Amino acid sequence: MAAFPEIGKIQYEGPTSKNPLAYRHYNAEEVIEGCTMKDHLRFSVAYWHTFRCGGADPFGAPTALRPWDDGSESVENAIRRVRVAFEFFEKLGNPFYAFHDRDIAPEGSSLAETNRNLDAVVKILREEQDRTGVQLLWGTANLFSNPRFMHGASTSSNADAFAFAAAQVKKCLEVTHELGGSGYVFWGGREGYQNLYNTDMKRELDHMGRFMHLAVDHAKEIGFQGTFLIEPKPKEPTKHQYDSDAAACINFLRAYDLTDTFKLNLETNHATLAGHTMMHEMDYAGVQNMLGSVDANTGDLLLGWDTDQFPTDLYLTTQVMLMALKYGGLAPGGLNFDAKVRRESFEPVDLFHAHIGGMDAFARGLKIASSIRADGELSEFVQQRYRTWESGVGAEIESGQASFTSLEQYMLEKGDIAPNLSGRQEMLEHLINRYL
Ligand code: XUL
Ligand code: CO
Repeated sequence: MAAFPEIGKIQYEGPTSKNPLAYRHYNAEEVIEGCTMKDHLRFSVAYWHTFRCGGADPFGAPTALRPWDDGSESVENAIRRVRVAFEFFEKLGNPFYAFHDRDIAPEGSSLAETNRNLDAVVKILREEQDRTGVQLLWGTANLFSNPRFMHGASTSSNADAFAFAAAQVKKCLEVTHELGGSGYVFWGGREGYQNLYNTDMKRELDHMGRFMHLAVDHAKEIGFQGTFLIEPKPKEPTKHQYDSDAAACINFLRAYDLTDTFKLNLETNHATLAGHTMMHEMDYAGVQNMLGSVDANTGDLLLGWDTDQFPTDLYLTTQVMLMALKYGGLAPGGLNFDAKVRRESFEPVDLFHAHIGGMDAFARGLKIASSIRADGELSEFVQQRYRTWESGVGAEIESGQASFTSLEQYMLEKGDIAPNLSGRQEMLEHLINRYL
């Protein structure tokens, strides 16, 4: 029986359509810059929010109506949910999905039973992937919900927590591999501290580095060739998360010699919490060849926590797509909607409204970003702004020919610097508005 009987396959109806259950801009096969929208955007649905989130908050119970879900932590319920999820994916037309091990299957009373539960659900996921062609973007292990991880997982003060986490990630990597996932994500969860009086920071960071190497070793052993990704996020849930932003993660990966096997999965709301724009996080990761994938969502600038909302702001999606295009696309990563409907949007159809709105906002952002690039005014301006580096002293510095002594000599002769171009921020912001 269909879970969404009144909804058919969502169609592209073009920019003038007033049908909320249609795409106005996302036209999967339309080619932009030599590649289809589907391949540029690589949309993924987050299983945890879309199929496990009931809308509970610290002040109230779940509100979501999910008629297919009996609320039990049984394997039967988990399997029924998988069928519903794939009906949703087929109708929405997203090519990918992503999960945590504990979203898709219930924990048992022992690790062995938990693994058996996972296997039973993975079998159905495989079946549904084969039936629909929807693929796994990435898998990840939930190393934060269970009380055993109260002090962290790989950074726990308790070595048994590290060992449990290792066993859990081993299994999760294996099922991600079995399902053909193109990546494997580590979000820090509780890898951080609440208080430095009780924390041996060096030991915790060393343990986290060791953990990542063990994961890389196991991936080699089982033949998993997907990308490992770290997902930066500050503040939540600990006071200080070790993976607080792109810069901190890249520094960690360099310090522990992991840059060959890892990239970053950047999330918009996490960038906001870190005091950065998403454009900054993507540019920073991009220049260091560490841009892996995106958790596409947005926060609320009036609220200081991770609200995980669906992105509809065209400036944001344009900026994300400008960065994605600049660094050669997101593949094998994608745009994973790590976003949940508001507690008040409690009906099943809201899941469609949310994703359609997000997908269309990104499709439009892609078109806008591509027009900005085609016109070339922005890049021309940037090139002009740095023109003093193209020849003369600039070229000597960049090529390593200059020394402090040669530069002193140059300036003694020249006397002072000539004024440069205005930064023209206001003109450029106005220019961007022309495309929206
Ligand atoms: C938490 C978060 C996670 C990761 C995967 O804020 O974003 O859902 O995306 O663990
Ligand atoms: Co995320």
